[in-house]
Order: sequence, then structure tokens, then C-alpha cells
Amino acid sequence: MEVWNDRNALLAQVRAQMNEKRYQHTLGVAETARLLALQYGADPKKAEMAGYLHDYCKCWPIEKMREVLLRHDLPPELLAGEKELWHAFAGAIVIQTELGVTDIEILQAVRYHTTGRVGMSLLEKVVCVADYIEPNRNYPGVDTIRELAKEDLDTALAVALGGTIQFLIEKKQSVYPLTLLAYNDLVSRKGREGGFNG
Ligand code: DGI
Ligand code: FE
Ligand code: FE
Repeated sequence: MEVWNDRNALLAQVRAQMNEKRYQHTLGVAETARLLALQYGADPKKAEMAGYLHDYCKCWPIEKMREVLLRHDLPPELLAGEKELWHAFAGAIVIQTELGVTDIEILQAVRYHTTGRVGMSLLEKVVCVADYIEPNRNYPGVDTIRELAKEDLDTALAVALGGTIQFLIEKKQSVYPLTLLAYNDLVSRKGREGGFNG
């Protein structure tokens, strides 16, 4: 679809899905992802695009997201679980079906930007870390992750996911299995490389 090849049209489409705060976050993620891509050797154009699209469904009503998910073959634990995770999976579907995004790397970066997964691609890591550290983000520990991201993307991501897991446990919320697996995957890879000093 044309929207996909026209940056202004794409941004207008994205803007129409969300409130101003979420849109500013979206722009921050796109720019941060572009810079991380340049730093770590991912495709900066794809990183920027994935940034623009990553929270496409974040402000949609729950029922609208549920409809999208029900029409597709998704892990049953997703629909049964935490609704905060739905926007990532619904977003990947909607940008494909409604915006005509075909690039599988971008689609996967959107799909896994919240939970992470085992064996994340470089682009997936870039987008996930950008989501955690874009300039509008402000939560305890964000500056540590910003600093780590300058040195080592995997360490930054492991610490970021670890922080989310900790946060969820403190709030007595369930942790999506994939997030734990993603965390373990990063830490065990680091272990094999000779150390993880998050
Ligand atoms: O959409 P954003 O707010 O930009 O960020 P996000 O897509 O990373 O969503 C983060 C929210 O999802 C955060 O409030 C924590 C919540 N969440 C709930 N369960 C899980 C989870 N995040 C992860 N990574 N894993 C979970 O199991
Ligand atoms: Fe998100
Ligand atoms: Fe986000």
C-alpha cells in the first residue's frame, strides 16, 4: 500500500491511532532505534520504520485488539494473559494487513517488542532497547540502561527485561513465559561469552 512508501502519509496514519504522548514516544523510539541500528550494524531505515509502527495498536480499545487476535492463530496463553502484551501482537498483524507492510524483520520487531523472545534478531533487540530508552522515557533505572546501550546491546536488553520482570513480580502480576525465556537466553549467551555484568 502507498502509505508504506510515503513517510508523511505513514506518520499521519500512525498519529491517527494514538494520543499525543504516545505519538511523541513513537517518534522517540524511531529516532533512538535508527541511532542504535547505526551503532550496532542493523538496517537504520528498517529500525526507524519499526519504531514508527511498534505501538500502532497501543491506544486501541481492548475489544478491537481482541478481535484482531481472535481472527489469527496466536498462542492461547496470549489471549488468556496480560492485555498489555496484546498491542505488540495485534500491531504486527494490523500493519501487515491494513498498511501492507511485508518486511518480515520489521513485522517481527513489532511483534516481539514488548515480550522479547529466544534468539532475537539484531533489529528486534534494537527496537526493544529503543523502546526502553527513548528520550521521553522516565523510570527508575532508565539511565543505567541508556549507559549500557552505549556499550553492549545484549547487556542493556537483559537488564531492561530483568527490570520489567522484577517490576511485574513486585506488582504481583504474571510474567509472560516468553519474557523469562528471552531474559534467560540473553544471560546464558553472555555467560558463554565470558560474563554478564549487568
Ligand atoms: O508499549 P510501551 O508502553 O511503549 O512499552 P511495552 O510495549 O514494552 O509495554 C510494557 C508494558 O507491558 C509494561 O507496563 C509492562 C507490561 N508487561 C506485562 N506483562 C509483561 C509485560 N512486559 C513484558 N516484557 N513481559 C511481560 O510478561
Ligand atoms: Fe509497546
Ligand atoms: Fe513503545
